Amino acid sequence: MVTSTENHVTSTELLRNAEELRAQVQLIVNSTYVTDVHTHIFPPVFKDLCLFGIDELLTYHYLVAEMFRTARMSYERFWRMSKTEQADLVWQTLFVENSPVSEAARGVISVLDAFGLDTRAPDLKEAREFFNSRTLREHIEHVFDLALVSDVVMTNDPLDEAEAQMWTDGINLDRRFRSSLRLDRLLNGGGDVLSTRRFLDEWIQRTDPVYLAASLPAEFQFPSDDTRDRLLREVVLPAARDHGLPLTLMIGVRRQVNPKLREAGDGVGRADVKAIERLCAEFHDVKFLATFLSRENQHELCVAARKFNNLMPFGCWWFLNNPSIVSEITRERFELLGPSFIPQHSDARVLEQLIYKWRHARKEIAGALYDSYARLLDSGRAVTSEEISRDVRRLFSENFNAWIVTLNAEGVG
Ligand code: HDL
Ligand code: ZN
Repeated sequence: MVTSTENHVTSTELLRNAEELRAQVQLIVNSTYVTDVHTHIFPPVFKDLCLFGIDELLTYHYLVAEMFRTARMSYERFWRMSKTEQADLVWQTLFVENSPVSEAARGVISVLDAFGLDTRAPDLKEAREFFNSRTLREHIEHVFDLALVSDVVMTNDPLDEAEAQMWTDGINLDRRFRSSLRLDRLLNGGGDVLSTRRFLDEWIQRTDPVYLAASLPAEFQFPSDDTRDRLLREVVLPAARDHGLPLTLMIGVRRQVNPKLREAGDGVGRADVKAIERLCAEFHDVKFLATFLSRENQHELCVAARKFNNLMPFGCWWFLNNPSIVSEITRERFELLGPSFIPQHSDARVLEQLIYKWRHARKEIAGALYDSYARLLDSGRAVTSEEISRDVRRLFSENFNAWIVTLNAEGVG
């Protein structure tokens, strides 16, 4: 029998055995904390914006869209239901009457399992009792620990009246929740340059964001002769440069393809990656984080990132956040970019989603990383667990944290 000391791996030992290598990669990926660079979650100080618990998990817009594919119900009747009634219907439809094999449904199962709750429960009685039994503060601690998340970046919309009021009233932020300024409405609002820049400076001052962000439609072009182009060129990009903030662009959404689905009504479109190349070339002293929504844009994004070192690809966004596609995208990123990218963000809207989105992502990232090291070994070079830890820290937090430091004199961060 092999004792634990015999197969204990030292941190500087070259890992030449495939199974030892695989075990070390899984151990390190599953024990390294991550900075979640894009989420929609809020701490309790944001009151109703802080979503948690089983009813919020089950009325996640991904599951609502899936429920409508099976339950014979009108949109109007569903929207008239209470959140509790909606959650009961989703549970009955997707989890009791059918096997919850979709990624979003399996995610809820992963969360219930993480808390030791019955994943085959006939109803939500036990789950509701559990989530109502904890103080929110201890619950947040527990969720962040289960997910191994050190900190998250929120999506803060200065033009959302309810949220803006909380900021102006004064917010005492939990340091694990970092802010970002989401500029979709500002870019689509068509305001004049001077007042928009003053507004943006005021909100940068108030919220101390780690980056400026915007989602852009599949048909986004740069340059173009529209208002959004003018506001990007004359307000947002100069502000990013002046404040030393990266600009995060999320490209390829087709908003409200089916408005009757409300938040679940958005679709995907293949975008033009040349637009981000032109932005990086023209604004070479601004750092960009970019993610595209279409699977068909992923390889082009990797190639664009090879051309511009002020472009940081991140995440497998939204409809791409499924194991089969996360695996494919992460592998092609390792092949084209080495460890110089940010493999995932959760996009979590409900607190406990951090648990499943990161458990599921770590599995695929560990698989892709192991394959990369195994191929390297096959080419004649082994790695040590110390080097694996270094690479995973870079992927999970250091690439991002290096990206958001203010640019130095040469315009390099
Ligand atoms: O625009 C975005 O930030 C998207 O992530 C949308 O919020 C989308 O509804 C979503 O939650 N995707 O995961
Ligand atoms: Zn998002």
